[in-house]
Amino acid sequence: MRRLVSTLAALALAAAVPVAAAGSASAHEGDHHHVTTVWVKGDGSHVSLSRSHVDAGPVIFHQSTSNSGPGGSQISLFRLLGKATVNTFKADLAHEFSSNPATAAKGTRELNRDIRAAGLADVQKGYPASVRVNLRPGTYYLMDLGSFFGATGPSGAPNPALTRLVVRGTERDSAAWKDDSGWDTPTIWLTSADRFVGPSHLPADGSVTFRNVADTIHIAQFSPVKKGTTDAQVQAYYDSGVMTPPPFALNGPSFGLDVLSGGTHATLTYDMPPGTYVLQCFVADDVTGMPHAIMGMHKVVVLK
Ligand SMILES: [Cu+2]
Repeated sequence: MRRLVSTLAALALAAAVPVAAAGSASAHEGDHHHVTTVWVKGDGSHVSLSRSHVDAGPVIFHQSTSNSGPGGSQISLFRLLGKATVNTFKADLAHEFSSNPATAAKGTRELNRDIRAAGLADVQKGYPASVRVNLRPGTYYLMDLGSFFGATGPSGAPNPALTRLVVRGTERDSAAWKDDSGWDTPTIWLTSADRFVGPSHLPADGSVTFRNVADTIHIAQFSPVKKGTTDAQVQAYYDSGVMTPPPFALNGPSFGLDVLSGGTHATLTYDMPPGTYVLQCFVADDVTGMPHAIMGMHKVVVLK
């Protein structure tokens, strides 16, 4: 039971407290040469795109939400692998959000097998963000689980509307795609040991590249916390199993990178209030079903 209680506590921390909409992101991606841009708008349950086809290679998604609820927009971009269909994906997703840890663990194993996910972002109204990824040719889908998470975490099984994006093969030299390695951004590594590895100071207005070097999907959500909060305090909170909000939680906008598959990377560009945040992953462990955050996948970082 404690496991479930802790899961709910983790999700309560993930769900942001409503904040006044303010500010706007400025995404300075530098040289836009050969980089396709797509505008992505979510309303908490549906995704609309400025275009339905793009060429393979680097793509920048500029994402915003009209959902003023605490879940904002939590948008995933993925393609199906192997024999997976939209229906098998939805079944996997229902397993992932099961309150039964064994079922949630199965959901993660299924998603690792059935999809290749590349973000996108978790945003709140008034705080747009951009995600840059390299896309191979294929049919992709986008979904917005912002309303599903809402204020209290997931309840029941999601049945998201899926928006299609077709990525076309091109004559372009795929070696050119690797040009983004020249980007001078801080890097956070998401590891198989369920840890975030990287600098403890990040820009409040800038870009971070996330590299998932694990054999499982991860996410990277930033939630504001009180100055001086430590990872030991975060872990003690989870270990205590209490359901009350964490004493270190702060009101303010959360944001982050949505589901990223192992072996992939994405660059998140944002403009958020400076301060202390805790970076967390709430994917269910593929064996125990516990959210990675409870197993230690949290990292306090300062944005300035
Ligand atoms: Cu994780």
